[in-house]
Amino acid sequence: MNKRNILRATLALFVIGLFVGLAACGKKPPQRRGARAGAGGTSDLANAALATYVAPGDLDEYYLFYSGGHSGQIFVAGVPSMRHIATIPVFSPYPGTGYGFDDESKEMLGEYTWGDSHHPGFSETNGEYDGRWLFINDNAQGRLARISLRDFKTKQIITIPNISANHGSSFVTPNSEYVTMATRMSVPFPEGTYADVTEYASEYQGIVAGIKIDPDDGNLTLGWEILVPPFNYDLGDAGKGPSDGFLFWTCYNSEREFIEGGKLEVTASQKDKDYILMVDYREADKAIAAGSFKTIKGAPVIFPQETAGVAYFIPLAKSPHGVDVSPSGRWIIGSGKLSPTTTVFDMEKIKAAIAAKDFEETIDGIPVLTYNSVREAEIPVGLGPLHTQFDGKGYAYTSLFVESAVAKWKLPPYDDGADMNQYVVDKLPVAYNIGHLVAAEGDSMSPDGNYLVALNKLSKGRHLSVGPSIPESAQLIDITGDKMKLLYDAFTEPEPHYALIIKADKLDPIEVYKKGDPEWPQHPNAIWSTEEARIERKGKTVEVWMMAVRSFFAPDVIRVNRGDKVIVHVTNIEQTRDELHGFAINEYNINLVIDPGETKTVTFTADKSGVFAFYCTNFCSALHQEMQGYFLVK
Ligand code: K7E
Ligand code: CUA
Repeated sequence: MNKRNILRATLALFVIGLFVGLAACGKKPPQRRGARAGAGGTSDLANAALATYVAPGDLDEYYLFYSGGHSGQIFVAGVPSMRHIATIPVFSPYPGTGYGFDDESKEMLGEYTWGDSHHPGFSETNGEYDGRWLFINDNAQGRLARISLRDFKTKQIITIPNISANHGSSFVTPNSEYVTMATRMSVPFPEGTYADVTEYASEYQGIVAGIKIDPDDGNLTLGWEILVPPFNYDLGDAGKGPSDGFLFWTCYNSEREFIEGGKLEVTASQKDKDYILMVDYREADKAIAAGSFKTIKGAPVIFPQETAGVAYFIPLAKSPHGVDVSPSGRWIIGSGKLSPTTTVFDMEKIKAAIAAKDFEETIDGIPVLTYNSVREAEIPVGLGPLHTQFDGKGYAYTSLFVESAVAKWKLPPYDDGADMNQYVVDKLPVAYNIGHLVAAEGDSMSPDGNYLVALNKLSKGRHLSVGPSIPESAQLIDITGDKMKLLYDAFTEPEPHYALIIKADKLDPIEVYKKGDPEWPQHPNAIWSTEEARIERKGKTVEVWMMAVRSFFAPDVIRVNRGDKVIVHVTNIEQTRDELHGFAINEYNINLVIDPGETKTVTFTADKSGVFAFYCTNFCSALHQEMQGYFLVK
């Protein structure tokens, strides 16, 4: 077969795999609870039920944070119950918490009303989740956000120059030195340059970036950018242990072709191998300190052509997706979507190859390590391998998109000349077409080895029908034994990509913003009594300092003239847990939710005359319904 035929055959296999899988799921129609309960032989089901049942009033053992894809949000659930607990809006407004309505969150969101959140990343200390911050990327607008795990709120959203479609993000180094960003879809460089797609190979470029995390307050700032060839930088991970100091990204389309109407799925699959890009961030830091960079669009950009030692390519089976570093940090695992194997690379061999300059070639100043010198093994896991997680007991779990299954396989060491099939020790079908998977504390240096969640792309009607727009499924799997056991089906908000599971006792969320607590510096416009409540007019600006408490607003009447600029600061003076108040002005699209002890500000123009009611939107007391007032516009 010539190259094109091989390619067609591979794609056909991929498609057949998909359909065979889809057909199989029609065999077992879902059953109503009653039917299943009477079926007999239910000991497996009963055990699964016991394993996932969290009695009323009891708490889950873990938090699951799963990305919401193009909903721009993060969802929080408990494990093992899989019950949804909270929604954290990040890149999209969310009326439920008033996010995107007050001045501060509106400014963070900027001109966008959505984002595409894929990969949550926890801050880490010594390779363990430390429960301080959660980061997440926006694949659409090239942004990165930081959420505080003290109050589960988005605190910062940054955009950096020259990055297009930030997908290989947000992967965090073992001591939270850096979180990654990367260009998935190469564009002309520098940012804002126009070049037609016919000039893709010569004028388009990729960028990978290291974003510094302030160790005290988590503030994100750009550390450096590295100019890389116009490939598509897909997924990433940060090294640890022997690979500490290195960052990894898979990339596809190393053909560097974008042919109009040419189908990227075909043109980007011509070569047998694509790459893992490996960046030595300490070398990048040194290059910045030595001034070996150019400032382009305000970003310090390192050019591998001029600065050796910052970046390397590792060849990998074509069209790779996931790259994952094992808990020990020694094994780097990359999966090519079109290959039925996953490849294990040895960090010790990688370091030796760099020292010996054992390179196959150089691409745009970036040396390509010799594949056979750095590869440890190719593991025949199955069709469509995407992502890999770990149990901390020497096993890895790889999601198989085409096969719709999870493969459990053994990490090295392997016997010389052994048949690698023996190291794939178990396979569990999932329903249906798994993307990412996540193990409890699975990205840390000590995974817990008990729970695994399969994040499936299709749910295929394993739930009450809700019309054509149906949820994805998330399946909880027990990985404590030799064989994986399916425990529970959960259904998720759209459209989860990655997730993280953290031990619940690692988080210490606050209950209220305590008055006088130095952790929550007083809002400059906070007021704590009716005496301080007031309305001041300066020219055509009306400023209101409002207090909310069970069950009234002070002041409860605001009089302005049409065209006035209106600034309202609302402080919820409650210091009792769960005593939230809302502040909504009807027909003015104003909807604040103020937590106990919190102050929020909204600025707007009174452009409609008339009388508008305002009221509390959060049920707060028996007299909640009476918590209202009037906004009069003359
Ligand atoms: Cu595989 Cu964006 Cu990590 Cu979706 S990505 S599955
Ligand atoms: Cu305050 Cu309802």
